[in-house]
Amino acid sequence: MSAFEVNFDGLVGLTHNYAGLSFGNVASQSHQNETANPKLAALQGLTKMKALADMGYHQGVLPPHERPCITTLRQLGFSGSDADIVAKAAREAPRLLAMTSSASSMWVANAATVSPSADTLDSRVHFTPANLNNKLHRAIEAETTGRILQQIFSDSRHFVHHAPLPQHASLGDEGAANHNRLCAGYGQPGVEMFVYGCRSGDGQNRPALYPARQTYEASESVMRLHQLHPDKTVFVQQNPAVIDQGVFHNDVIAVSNGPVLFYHQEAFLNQKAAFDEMTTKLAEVDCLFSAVEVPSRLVSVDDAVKTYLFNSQLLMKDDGKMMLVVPQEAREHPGVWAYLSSLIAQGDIINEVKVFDLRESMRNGGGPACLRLRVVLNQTELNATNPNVILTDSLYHELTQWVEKHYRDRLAESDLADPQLLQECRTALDELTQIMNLGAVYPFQR
Ligand code: SUG
Repeated sequence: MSAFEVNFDGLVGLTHNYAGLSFGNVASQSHQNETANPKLAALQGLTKMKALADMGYHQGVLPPHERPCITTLRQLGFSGSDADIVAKAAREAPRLLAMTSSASSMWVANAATVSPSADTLDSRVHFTPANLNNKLHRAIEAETTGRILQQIFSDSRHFVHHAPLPQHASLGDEGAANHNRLCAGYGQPGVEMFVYGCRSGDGQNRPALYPARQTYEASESVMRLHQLHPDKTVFVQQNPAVIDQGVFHNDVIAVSNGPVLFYHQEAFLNQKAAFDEMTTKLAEVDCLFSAVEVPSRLVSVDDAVKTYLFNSQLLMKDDGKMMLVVPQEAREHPGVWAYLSSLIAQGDIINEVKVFDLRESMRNGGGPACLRLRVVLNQTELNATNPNVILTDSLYHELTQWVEKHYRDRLAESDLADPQLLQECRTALDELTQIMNLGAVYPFQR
């Protein structure tokens, strides 16, 4: 059956700020203490969504989470009214307040791993929310993410929802950011490529400086849960040396679409063996693997991390070629832009580049690809999806007005202590659940 890719973008939350929470993520660390603009961040994201929807791509929206997360603060021993809890946390443990206030759920490439029905044994779409075990501010996303996905994809004839993997470092799972699906056509069986950062018992192939967030054991568990056939999966290790240069997720150094993998020369360990396996397995599903490698002499790993060249969206076009959606930072870097210009001039596979200003998200290490979760659906499955989360002109206008009405245009870490912020968030989210017909997905509504 024919199918298409629906990109669900995370709507930036009202507490978007720069708290420097992500060790190993160079942008997050280097922008710590800067003042953020949550309103601009949300509007930048909506502008990208609208532009892609206007080009004819299926575009969905995922809502932000409730922050600060009072439930977590209560679990950590803060008590009293919700306002008391914020005040006490601000006084006694400001870093915990920052962690429980992060708007990090916007980077929905880390929300879950999704396997399309064409790949799974029971021919249903499978979802596993990522446990995001490596960072506290992200690990607390898993539960609400699961609830939101179940609300949107509620029909059990088409959709299966698994629990996040147990919260332990040996099962660290970062979702779709470390997962690629290669295929001849979206509706045909594909090969799912899991990229992991470390493997239990392998003390050698590990980064020395920064954490490897995704484990082999987690990726393999997701394969089992999703009922994927081992003949149609490939496991590849990320090069530990690039993790130490700031490549904290594989989607900072590689992106795929259809049969194409666009990646940096230094992205993978044992690349030849992995690509040979990929070629063979893809041939079994009548697909010719197409690898587009960017050599280090043209773009260094450092420049890839600075510009997020690979954290792009690779999208199918009507002319049979592909378009790359890159952040403004890639346009502003002479070397990376020269590379991109020659790539599209050549035009064999990728013949168009679209640039978006996503600077607010980029300063926390989140580019175009981080902001979207790809869900491959056929028409029946799309019909069974909550229609109120699909971006139309009217939803775009409603969301834009909603942002204008509720969001602040300045937020520093010190503002997280303001008890008024919690109220503002709850009022806004309550309205959002009505706009998107989401039911009571947030803890304060339950
Ligand atoms: O997990 N940044 C996120 C960025 C996630 C990007 N996603 C993908 N590559 N798919 C992270 O490191 C920073 C928050 C702060 O510092 O305030 C943060 O969580």
